[in-house]
Amino acid sequence: MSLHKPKVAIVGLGYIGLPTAAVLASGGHEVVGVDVIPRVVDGINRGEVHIVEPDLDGLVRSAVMSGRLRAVLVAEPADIYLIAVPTPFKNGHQPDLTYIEEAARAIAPHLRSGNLVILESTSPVGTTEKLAAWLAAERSDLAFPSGPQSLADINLAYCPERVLPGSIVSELVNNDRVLGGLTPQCAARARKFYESFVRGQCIETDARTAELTKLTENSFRDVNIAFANELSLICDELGINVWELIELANRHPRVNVLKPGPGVGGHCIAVDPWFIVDSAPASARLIRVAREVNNSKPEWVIEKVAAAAELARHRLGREVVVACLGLAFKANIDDLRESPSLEIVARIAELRLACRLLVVEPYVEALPIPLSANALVELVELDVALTEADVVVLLVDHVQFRSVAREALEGRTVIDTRGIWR
Ligand code: SAJ
Repeated sequence: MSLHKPKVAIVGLGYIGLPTAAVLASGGHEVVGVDVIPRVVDGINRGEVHIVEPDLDGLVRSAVMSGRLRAVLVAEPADIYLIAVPTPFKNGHQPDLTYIEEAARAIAPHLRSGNLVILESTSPVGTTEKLAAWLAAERSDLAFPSGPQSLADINLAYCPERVLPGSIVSELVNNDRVLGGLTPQCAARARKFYESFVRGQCIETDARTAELTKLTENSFRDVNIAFANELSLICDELGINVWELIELANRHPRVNVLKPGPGVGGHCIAVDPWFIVDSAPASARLIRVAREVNNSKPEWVIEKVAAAAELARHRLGREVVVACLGLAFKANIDDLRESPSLEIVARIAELRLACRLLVVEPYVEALPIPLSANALVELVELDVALTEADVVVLLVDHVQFRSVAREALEGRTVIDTRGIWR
């Protein structure tokens, strides 16, 4: 039996591409990672990672040291190509596929008959078909899948990533995978590849279903968080503790309400539902409203802080000090992308709701620009914030904040957006 494992080229060495490259290399594949940023490529070749994710640094270091993982700026021949580049917005909420198109152009010159091309980037329905068309336009000498039963030189599949930031390395291996082929043969080949490193189940489908599966997962979560956020507004209006309410409702065997918060952040859940809305605007009504509910939550928190600061100012007869605990988009990570907490802190500073705005974020060393340039805002330790603040705003349920003693909060106005001190 041949022990040869296919050589894999991974285009895009970010939150998905880099961990996938390291896992594949540690499983014995020869892996070449392609990225357009020289700093990222050089760093990886020194065994360093540019993103913070538990267990990733050791995995990358040993993969590079073993000689099985290299990073390059220009693509090169491989057996399998895996595309994991970003799909941001353009013109408001339309998906921008430019990076996927650029990835197609980067790998096209190297394609050989028998190659498998996999798209992992979150994508609107129909993107894998577009990817095939972009590749075909560059390589008229090769046959690409054109119908369900077509025989092709190149196989193409959409295989969405579904790993949770903070648990990427373990979820990459343990989660089930959906493998959507442009033809059944494409799906079968993708399954064979994923089964070589995934412990979860690998399930075959077509590319369009796989594309919508990914968007559905994140929209499901967004809609359910929106329900919790809407409940928090209703409870506030009616003078009911939303955390107690949810705990009680969740005692029903078929009810599982998620947690309200200051808004939905990160680069997935706050983005992906719009891809469905863009594809089917008239039908995707609930999905759109859920996005609007979650997007409006930071402004609601800011209004609460403004009202609390105003009351405290009256009571104390002086300008007030506000402390905000947490900047990350969720607990126990350093990721500030699309963070509602960051948005709230920036607005409190902009509106000058305090004479000093103290920020506690155990996972960062310095405040991000432009907060760092604002003389009103200071990054401080938790005990300093709790000693000096008149108003304490809990924005992220980091483990460090959960253990705050109730006495430390006495005499302050507390706005707990995550319900950890109730
Ligand atoms: N949040 C709440 N209340 C909750 C749960 C979450 O307010 O009850 C907020 C968080 O604070 C955060 C945001 O939602 O701001 C998103 O956090 P998350 O932990 O729900 O999800 P992400 O964005 O870290 O990762 C998601 C995951 N998707 C699902 O759980 C369906 C992950 O599996 C995906 O791989 C990832 O998106 C992605 O890359 O698409």
